[in-house]
Amino acid sequence: MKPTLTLEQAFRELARGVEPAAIEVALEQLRPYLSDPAINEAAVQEVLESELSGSYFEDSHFKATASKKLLFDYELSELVCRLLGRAFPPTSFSGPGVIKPLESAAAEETRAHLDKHGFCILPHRLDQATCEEIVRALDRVDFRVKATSEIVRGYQPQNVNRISGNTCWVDDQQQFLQIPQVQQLASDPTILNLIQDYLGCIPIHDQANCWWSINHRTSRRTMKSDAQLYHQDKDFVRFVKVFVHLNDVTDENGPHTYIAGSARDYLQHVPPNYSVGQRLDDDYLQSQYASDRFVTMRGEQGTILLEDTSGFHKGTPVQRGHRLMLQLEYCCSLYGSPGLSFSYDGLTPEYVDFAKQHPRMFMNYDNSRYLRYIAKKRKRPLVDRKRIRHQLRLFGEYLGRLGANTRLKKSA
Ligand SMILES: O=C(O)CCC(=O)C(=O)O
Repeated sequence: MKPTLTLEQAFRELARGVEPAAIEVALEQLRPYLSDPAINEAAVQEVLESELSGSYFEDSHFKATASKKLLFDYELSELVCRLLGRAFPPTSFSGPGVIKPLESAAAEETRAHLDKHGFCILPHRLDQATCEEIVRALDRVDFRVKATSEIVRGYQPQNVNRISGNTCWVDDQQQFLQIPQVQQLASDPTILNLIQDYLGCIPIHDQANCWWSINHRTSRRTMKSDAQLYHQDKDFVRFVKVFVHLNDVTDENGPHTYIAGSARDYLQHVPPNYSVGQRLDDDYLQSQYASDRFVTMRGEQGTILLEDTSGFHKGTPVQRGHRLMLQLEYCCSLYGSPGLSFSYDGLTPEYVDFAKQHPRMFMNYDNSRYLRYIAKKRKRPLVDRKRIRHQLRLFGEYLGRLGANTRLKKSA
């Protein structure tokens, strides 16, 4: 997509709903950033034009923008967020909420921590009863093993350790979102206000996910596919993930780890020819960052963590037991991603009401897109190539081991 408007024209067009005087003030404030020769104007324009046309709702959008993700470094994504924040002024999220609200000093401290380090752990946890309700509801949710595509019907004690990979993720995010407590979390004002402050614009809900991790294999290939090697997410220009521990997390059951501040300075630390999505070894990153930047997220059930996962992060391989994690994601703009849409099917009236009050936050909810997605899913071939490739690999490894044993026997 080639930008056709100037940056200022695109901004004015996008901010049509804002009072003209406020647009002039915003432009005045933004001019020093906009006139910075280091900023990539065309990239910012492209985001704004995509906002104007809604091109991120087309299947071709992802192909056209995927290669541009590295362009959006911290400063550029900040500028995009500032522009979006002026075009769609932030709201104040309110309501009862599912987590205990923060006192203003604690809110300020948490907000500052997220801003400076790219993550924060909320002072209050999600209460045990709510966690348990979510866990109980998971026995009716379908999961998919990341490495092999095996479908697992429900998170149940007898399934947990029998999966054919290290992690098993929700297969249809709508099904997971239908759990009322997940909707309460997704619309919790304390969480949303913190995310909005970090982004500087209204957050758009784009993910509701859940997965568990076990100790299955430590091959590099499995750890790579299962997000257990350091990587960055570059899902959108800027976005925040909310992680909630649905069981206690210790050093043994695969705590999440994050390199504090790396969302801001990753470009100074990546190897030559680095590409987004590349996995980086612990040794390499330890040579780049001081040890106190590596943060291990242990915590009791209900611990809530907000994180800008465009910084380096990974799940630690599980040694014993398993870890069950819930995840929500919010972005500043749908630009750059195929962003799976949700529908309103099966959601609570309270949540649907909340959605009506916050149209931008819910712009990724759309029945027709969701129905198209479901139709595509139903047409999935019966022969699952990923699964067959995995089985052939296991067979190859088995033959390799057999060969080695035979050679050993012969040489004995
Ligand atoms: O399992 C983990 O802690 C890693 C998750 C992850 O990489 C992600 O959600 O982007």
